[in-house]
Amino acid sequence: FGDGPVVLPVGGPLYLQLKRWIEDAIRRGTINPGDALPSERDLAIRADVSRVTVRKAVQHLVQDGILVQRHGSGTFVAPQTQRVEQSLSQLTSFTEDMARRGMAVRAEWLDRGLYVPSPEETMILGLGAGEQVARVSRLRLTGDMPLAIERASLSATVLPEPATIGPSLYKYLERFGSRPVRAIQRIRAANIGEDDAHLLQVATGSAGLHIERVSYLPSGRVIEFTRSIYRGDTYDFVAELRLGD
Ligand code: 16G
Repeated sequence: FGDGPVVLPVGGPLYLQLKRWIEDAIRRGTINPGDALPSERDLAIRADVSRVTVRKAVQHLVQDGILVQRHGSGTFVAPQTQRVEQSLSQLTSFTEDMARRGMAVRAEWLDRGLYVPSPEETMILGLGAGEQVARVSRLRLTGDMPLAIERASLSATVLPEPATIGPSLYKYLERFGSRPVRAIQRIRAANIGEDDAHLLQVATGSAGLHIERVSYLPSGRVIEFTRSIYRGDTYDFVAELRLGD
């Protein structure tokens, strides 16, 4: 939190501005789960708002489960919200995966268009000479919380109008009988770069998981090549391991 003045984001009632400022500070890691919130008086002075406004913002954050109040000792950032677990042994789509846990998903489109493919895309997707590539890039969120950025490339033959895919890529592919049945996924640790960190609302350099997925049709043809960056503080990938032969 530091000690400097609190510069509130503009728009909406003051208590909501302060609420948003506190949520951002938690997301950016300026204040961490378990840390004590500065006193009501201190926040009121620094944000140049009344103590009633601070109390209202705090009350709402407590209701949302973002802050917890302990009698006699003050207000704290709630322990880390439940992490999302994704199984590594099943080929699921993001939408289905989140729906299974009852979490609402949303996407913000970063790009949907046809391009001249990069050599990497041509090689991985096995594109023919002159064939274009469809790129669909999304910020994937649950509620207001960004979880991942996914940048998918597919042959323009399967996705001639990328703007029409709707909320789920796999649902779209299913409609045309080209949903993948197998995928190879590579996961590696990455520090999230400035632009992606901004989109994911984390501090630049935060821990992330860089994931590449190449998925296949029953015929063995590659259908999708996706590069994603998942927030390291919200995602767990879990696999069941069996004794090998
Ligand atoms: C998953 C896949 C991604 C795929 C997407 C389809 C990972 C790391 N990535 O997020 O490759 O494109 O699902 O989801 O698991 P959709 O059907 O909701 O668009």
